Amino acid sequence: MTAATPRAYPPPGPLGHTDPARWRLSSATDGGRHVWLYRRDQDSHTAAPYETTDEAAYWLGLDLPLKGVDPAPARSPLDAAKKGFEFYKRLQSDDGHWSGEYGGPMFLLPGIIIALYVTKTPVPEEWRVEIARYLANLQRKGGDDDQGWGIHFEARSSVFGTGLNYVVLRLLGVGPDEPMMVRARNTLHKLGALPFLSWGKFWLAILNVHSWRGLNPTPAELWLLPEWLPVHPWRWWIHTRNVYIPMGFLAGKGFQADEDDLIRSLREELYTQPYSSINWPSLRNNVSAADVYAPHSRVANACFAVFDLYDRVAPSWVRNKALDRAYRLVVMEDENTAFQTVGPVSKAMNMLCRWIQEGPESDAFQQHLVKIRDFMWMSKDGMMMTGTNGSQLWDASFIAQAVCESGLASLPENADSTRSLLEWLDACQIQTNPKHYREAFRHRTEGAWPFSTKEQGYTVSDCTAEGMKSVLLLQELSHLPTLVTRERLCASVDTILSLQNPAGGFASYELIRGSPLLELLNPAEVFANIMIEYPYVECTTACVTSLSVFKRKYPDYRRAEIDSASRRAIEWIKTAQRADGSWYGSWGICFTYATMFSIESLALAGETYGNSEAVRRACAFILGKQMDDGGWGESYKSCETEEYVHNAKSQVVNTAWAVITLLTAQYPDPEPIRAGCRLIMSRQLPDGSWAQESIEGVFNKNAAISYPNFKFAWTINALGQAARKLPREGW
Ligand code: LAN
Repeated sequence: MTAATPRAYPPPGPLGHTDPARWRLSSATDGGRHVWLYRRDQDSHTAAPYETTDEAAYWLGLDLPLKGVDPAPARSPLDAAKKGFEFYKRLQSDDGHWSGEYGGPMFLLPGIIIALYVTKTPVPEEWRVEIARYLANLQRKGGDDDQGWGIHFEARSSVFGTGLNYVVLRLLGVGPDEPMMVRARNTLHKLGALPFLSWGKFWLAILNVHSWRGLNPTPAELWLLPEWLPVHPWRWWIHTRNVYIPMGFLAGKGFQADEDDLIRSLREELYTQPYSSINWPSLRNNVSAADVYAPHSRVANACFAVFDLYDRVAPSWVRNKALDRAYRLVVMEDENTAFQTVGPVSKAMNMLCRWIQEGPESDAFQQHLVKIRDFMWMSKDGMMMTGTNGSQLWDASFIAQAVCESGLASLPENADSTRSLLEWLDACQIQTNPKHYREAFRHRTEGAWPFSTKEQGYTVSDCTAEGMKSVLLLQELSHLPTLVTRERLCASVDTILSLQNPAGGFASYELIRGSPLLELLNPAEVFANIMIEYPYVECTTACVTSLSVFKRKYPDYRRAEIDSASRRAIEWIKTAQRADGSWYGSWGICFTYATMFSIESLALAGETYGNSEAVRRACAFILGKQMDDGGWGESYKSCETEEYVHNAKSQVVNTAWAVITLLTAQYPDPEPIRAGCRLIMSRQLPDGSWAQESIEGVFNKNAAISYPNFKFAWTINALGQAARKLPREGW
């Protein structure tokens, strides 16, 4: 499997490497599903010969030949934006969207690899090799206690990241004496090895290298409680409930893998004391200091004690009823999402539930196996598991808006690209409600756009909004047809309006269904704010700005409600401004991201630098963070600490957000804005692209996630807007 690779290619892993020229990205069928395929020797006589497309080559980290571009630096922001888009068009899939790597979290591979192992499903050879290479390339090279893996790829090593990825490598066939494994094990032992985080304990218990007695119960019985109860899990955030449903099922079954030599050996390798001497119950409410971010509250520990008592005496008919209920919810989730499920954590768990209940040959299990591919992304460093089945709609929307804002969309050379982008957005809209709707406690999906693909099928408030806005902007262009009809856009508006919370803000997937007090029960230890939905300034801004674009085109539809929803939303955004003038970002890093969105909302209400104290304070905050080179750079640490933390170096993406903020605020002095644009231009590579810099996104305060397409969409947007809005002279 080892073949020649380009010179600068990252090194092979402990199992070698595959041949990058044999990888193919299938992205243009099935609504933008991303599936990496590898052509093996035995296939070559049947498979049609193919060339590596620019799209695949780019994501594989191979050099792309310069194609008809002037390698000299662009002289104006508009030229830089044009050159950037000329390059970016080369990466567009044939169906009009852009594919992308959606990595960052380092706790996803363990779930899928453990699930494959315990179900005795062979891992394809090329995955085995490339996953091991990925983990080798991403292994940290810090001190003794930092040679493993953290919760995301920029974070320090943790017990969770190191222990679980060590297990992945062992299950893939890497030996314990490999130097990288010795280093990882030393780090693990240095960090204490025990106790693992609850989600780590869960997967280790499934693999039979940890006892279920070391975990707090996660009883499926909660689903049998009356729905009016304020703690009922239907009120939890969609991701949290969709993790705890299969977890409750698997824990309730007490499922563990069949013991074998590898499992017996792992029991020795992972811990510093003999397996049989571990006092499992003492570990329940402990978490290694290297991992903990959101410690259990006393209330949570008290609840766990009650669950534990119940667990000992649970009558089997109640338990069975609860397991049936949980299983039914798993089945409905699978069927609603064509086996993609809402995210990668539940994906692996649901797959295992289906195997246990229906067997390896069942259609459900087989369908799950097919859809694992959507989460396995091949990169220059090897193969990872992604945070969702892609960020297709999200990336498509931001580039659509960038080309519209900058005027690039009207240029004849971009006509084909914008047309196919619109066609893709048209096909991506969800037009019906879920198959299992009320019974599965789902929010409406009719008229919505998802975050990734239509097939995944979840409404997200801001994805619906950004999707609708993009369609409206593209359909305003004279060369593009109206593909998404008024009726379908009205359905989007209905969905957006249905998502506004009484206080005015918009949350992510659903209305806020529970009290923030539920956060006291957060069992997850590493993530904060996961128990319920919260209003977010990013989501709220996307909703109000898209409603305003809609209103411009269709002034009559639900006008009074749109106006009042927008007013209330903007009022709520004002209340979320911090004393220092900034807004905290929950999904992008961090204050730079959220302040850009919030300022857009205020601008819609007519508030700009000249007339608004709130906007002036926001501008002062942003200007106070500009770095000496004219750029802005924020670290993911801001999200954790909730205080602005500078990145070591300025970042083109943060700089683009700051530039857009100042332009939207109509900040009167063009100089700091120009300095930001010059920084972005100075980082443009001869082929028109920008190099990957630090990670851009975040979730649950503590986990970072990458949006590599942002370095195109936001730079092009900022440069294009600056070119349009600032005086032509002075560059
Ligand atoms: C995402 C990615 C997109 C993101 C935005 C659209 C940017 C945001 O504005 C709303 C929330 C949303 C949809 C979002 C929610 C949480 C996700 C799905 C993720 C950050 C990607 C991965 C993350 C998911 C929870 C990862 C699995 C981890 C668990 C803790 C279950």
